[in-house]
Amino acid sequence: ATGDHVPALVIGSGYGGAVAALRLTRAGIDTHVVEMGQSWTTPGSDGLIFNSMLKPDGRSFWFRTKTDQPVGYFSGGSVNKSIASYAGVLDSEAFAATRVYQGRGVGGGSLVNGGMAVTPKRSYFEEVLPSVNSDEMYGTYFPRANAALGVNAIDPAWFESTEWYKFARVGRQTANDSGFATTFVPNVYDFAYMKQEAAGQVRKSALAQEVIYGNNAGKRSLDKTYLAAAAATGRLSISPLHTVTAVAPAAGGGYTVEMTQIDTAGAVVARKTVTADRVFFAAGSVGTSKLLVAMKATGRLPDLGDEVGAGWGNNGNVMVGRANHMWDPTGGNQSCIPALGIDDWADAAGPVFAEIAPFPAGTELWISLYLAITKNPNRARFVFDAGTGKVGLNWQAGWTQPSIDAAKRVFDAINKKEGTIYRTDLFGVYKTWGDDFVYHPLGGCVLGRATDGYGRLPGHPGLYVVDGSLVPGSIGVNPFVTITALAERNMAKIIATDL
Ligand code: FAE
Repeated sequence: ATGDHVPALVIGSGYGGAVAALRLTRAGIDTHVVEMGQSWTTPGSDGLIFNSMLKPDGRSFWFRTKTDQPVGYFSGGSVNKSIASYAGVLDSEAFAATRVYQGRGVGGGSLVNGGMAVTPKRSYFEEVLPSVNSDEMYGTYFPRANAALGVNAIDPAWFESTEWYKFARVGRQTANDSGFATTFVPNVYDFAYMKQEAAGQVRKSALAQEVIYGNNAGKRSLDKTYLAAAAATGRLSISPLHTVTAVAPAAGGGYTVEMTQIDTAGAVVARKTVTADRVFFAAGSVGTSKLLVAMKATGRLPDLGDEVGAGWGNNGNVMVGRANHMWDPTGGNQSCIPALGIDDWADAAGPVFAEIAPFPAGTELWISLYLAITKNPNRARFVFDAGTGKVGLNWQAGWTQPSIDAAKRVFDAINKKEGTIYRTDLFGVYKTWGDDFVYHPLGGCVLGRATDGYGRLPGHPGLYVVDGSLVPGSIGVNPFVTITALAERNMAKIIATDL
């Protein structure tokens, strides 16, 4: 309520926020998390909390009247459907030349993501974040993050035999045919549960087209791991459906935090102002960057530097589909949880790490879908528009081209070898590349540039950044393990020295 005072306030409940919440509460500090999305604990009229990908409704999207599926087209037309506007779980946030997909709810991106839990290649981590001691990261913080996230590996024998991963085996075979190596990718989805799903012993989730609109079972999302552990200390409180709109120094020390509470229909219920001794920005790359850029531009946090808002990248994301031959079926039954990646990162002329993604339509389509992570050098900036009071992102349409060029080195080769072609109907009408959206926003408040070496915001003692905005635009693999491990490292330092 307005006038309340808390020792520590965390903005956002994704990976960075969940780590901050656990480490602060374990250190004995009462911590309040403010999250713009819902707490996803109450089932809808169908008895389910989340929707399958095949049956979206209001729960699927954050205030949209029509779905905006990443693979939004098929056979010459849009496959998007009308839905009720509601505080749904997946946001597709539109900027001038890209859409950024993000999770909305207690657990942030962990509610909607594919769960791929990949520790980056050490050499690339050292290239991207040279100021961070990599012995400490690979000796202590990556293992700590993997353990706390509940990362597990698929049983290789089951992988080889189950119909649910035929799509991945076909993706592996066609990659291997062209000399590309594949690697198993660990996940936070409970593979033992998935085996039980396949055996018909439990309710199907990953095997029932559940993932980007949430999983009703099987997934170790943050509400079940870090946030549950933080709650168990008795020192955690969470305000869902509250969006932080301003942070500024308070008269008597600490910071005032302004927020707006909405209901699930989007109507404003209340506006509140509280004070906090310390504020942890964990609203994600986009959320944290937008907030800090606006606070700097409006003079509320005047001492923020020019690096705030800079260094944003899309982790080189680009999606593409291939049409397999009729004799290479990918399976009508596909697990929604990816298990394999094509690893061609060693190609200096165009490094690629490509997730072999499911295309779970419930029917045979002979499609191989890939989310390629590439080394795209382009970086954008978040910019405040004084006219509208909104923060934009100056990413340009052509800036995805280096990612397409790199991905073509892999997929042109596979098509040539197999005698196959790209699907041109999945991302538009005659549009081969899914290059106008991103799953992996990174940067905007880069470690060691916009912050000090541990995420402290210079000039404003007690303000910290702990999320994906610290990572400078690229990490070469799916990012949440890195975001989590970096937050673990920074929180260990902050708790030891500042609190
Ligand atoms: P994030 O998890 O986005 O959390 C930020 C939280 O802050 C959200 O809950 C917001 O609702 C909330 N928030 C934002 N603004 C405000 C505000 N003003 N006031 C209050 N709350 C606010 O940030 N990564 C992988 O490693 N493996 C995968 O398999 C994978 N698959 C993905 C699939 C999809 C469809 C998507 C969208 C993403 C995927 N990602 C994956 C990316 C991953 O989820 C993402 O990098 C992390 O969630 C980012 O973590 P942060 O803590 O930075």
